[in-house]
This record gives sequence, structure tokens and C-alpha cells, in this order.
Amino acid sequence: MIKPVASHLQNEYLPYAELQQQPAEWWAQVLGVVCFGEQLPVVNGAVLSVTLPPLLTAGAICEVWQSAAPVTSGQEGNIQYRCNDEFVFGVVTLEEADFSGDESSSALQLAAALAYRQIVSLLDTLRFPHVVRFWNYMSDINGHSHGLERYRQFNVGRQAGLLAQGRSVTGGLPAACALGASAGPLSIAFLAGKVAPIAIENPRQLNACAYPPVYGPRSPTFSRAALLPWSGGACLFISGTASIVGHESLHLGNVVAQTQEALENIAAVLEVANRQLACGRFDLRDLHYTVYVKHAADLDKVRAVLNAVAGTDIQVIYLQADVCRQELLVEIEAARG
Ligand code: 3EB
Repeated sequence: MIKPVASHLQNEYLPYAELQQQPAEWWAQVLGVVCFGEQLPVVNGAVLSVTLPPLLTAGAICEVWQSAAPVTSGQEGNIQYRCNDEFVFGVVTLEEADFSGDESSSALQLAAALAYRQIVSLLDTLRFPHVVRFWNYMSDINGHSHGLERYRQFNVGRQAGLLAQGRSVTGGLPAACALGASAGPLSIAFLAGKVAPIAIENPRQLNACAYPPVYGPRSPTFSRAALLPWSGGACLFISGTASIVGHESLHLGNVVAQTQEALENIAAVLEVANRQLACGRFDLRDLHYTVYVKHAADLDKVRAVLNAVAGTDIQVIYLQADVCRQELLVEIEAARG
């Protein structure tokens, strides 16, 4: 029987300027933070700083994950983490310059393998075996070397790291996202717990771990969403979602249609998640959205579609980022804490 987790996870978006002013009592309930903006000074160990420019808002913006139970922090190797009895949130950043690749393996691939190996090893040590969500950011995601796109190099390294620690790469996978920045180290955040989330797939999309080899020698390792069972309610993490049906990118060059298709995919994931719930249901209008737009000039079009589908009352941030397939113009992730 699944033992429901006792304390609720919550997520909210907060301007970086406000994060800096929070008192110690506030931080005591923060599991982790992902901040988006240029060159942010470190305010706390388990804050991942990603150099993706926010659109729409002036300063840097943060995605904050909070929990009701008090949190303590720690460090192991390259990983900084915060945890309580139920969850651990950790961050790791690795400079590719610190890895010497060779003809067969790029520095990015080696960095990804090390990061994933270290993360899983730490989770085994701390006894938080179940990853709920990974956030992955790397520079020049669509660039090429070693005869392989950099995102695909990352996928090779990610699988190698997971397999080296005895983890599955074919099922029961966490939710995730993978985006490209113009610069910066390989930057990864993770949330893991004591209770296994339910991995949700999308009937409109092929499981990413079963993508055909045309998308690279090793598949990505994520589920379309991760659902955490609670006694009262549930918590849902929807992976980065794009205009992909089956395994194919649709609506090339049409950002409006790509946004609509991505939201159709999210709606389909919600439907599957809702079938798992004994009571209550997730609705597009209640999610918190992080929207990655490839071309800043497309912001208004993407925003208009999201507001038309999910309403204007949603919590949402928009960031400029490259998506892991060159032709994809938008990727949308969502959560409900
Ligand atoms: C896709 O559906 C779009 O490599 O971890 C979305 C979410 C995507 C996560 C990942 C990639 C990842 O294939 C890309």
C-alpha cells in the first residue's frame, strides 16, 4: 500500500529581490529554489542559479519549493542540498572546462554522467530513493561536437550515470525538463522523496525513453509527469512539454500552433493524472507554469494562447531558452504543489 506523504509541498514564483529579503524563519521551510536571471549572487546553498533571461518581468525570478516541515542543509561533493524527513532538494553545477573529453566522449557527456552518478549515490546514502523531478540546464543545447548534438551528448551521459548506479532508464522515471542557455555550466536540480511518485505518460506521445534512435543513441529518461499521492489532495509535476505528437515535432515555424499543441499535451497528461485521484482533480486553470520561449519576440503570441486556454488568473513565468530540438519554439512545464 502507498503510504501518503504527510506534509504538503508548495511552489510559488518570487522575484529574486524578495528572496534576498526573506528572514531565517522563511528559509527554514524552503526545500529548494531555481532562480532565473543574470549572474546572481549566492543567497543560500540549495539555490540553483540559471542564466536564462526572464521575459515580462524586470529582474531575476525564482521558483521556490517549500514544505511544512523544517529543513536542514548539507553538502556532499559537488552537491548542495536541503532536506527534511520526507524530501531532499539538491543542486549541482559542473563547468565543462573541468572535464577533459576525448574523441569518443565530450566534456558535457562526462559532466552529465558524473552529476547523475553523484546525485543517485547521494540519494542512496541519504535514503531518499525516489526522484520526483529533475531540472536540467546546459549551454548551447543545439550545438554539435563529436558528431552529436549537445543535448544528445547529455542524454548519453545521463543514461550512463543512472545505469552506473543501478537505476532504471526505461520506466518509473521522474518528471524533468532540459533547456539551453547561452552560457553557463551544466546546472541540475533534483527533488527526491521517501515515497515513489506515480509516473504518468501521455497517450498522445511516445514515452520519451522509447524515442527511436533518430533522436540520438541514448533516449531521454523522464516521464511526462510525476504524481505524488497525499492523504488530502495530491502534488503534480508536469515535465517540459512541447509540440510533439508520437515522437514527431509538429507545426514547424508556427509558434501559436506549437503552443496550442503543447497545451493539448498537458491537458492529456492532466486527464491521466485525474484518473489516479480518489478525490479532487487537476485543472489547467490551477497550474503554475514555467514557459520557455525560444525567440523573445514570440512572447506575446505564446502568452495569448496560454491565457486563452488556461485563463488570465494563472501563476506563470516566461523565460527565454533554447529547447532540446532545434525546431521547437516553445516548451511549457507546470506544477501543482
Ligand atoms: C520532449 O518531449 C521535449 O531530456 O529531460 C522535455 C522534458 C524534453 C524533459 C529531458 C526533454 C526532457 O522530448 C524535450
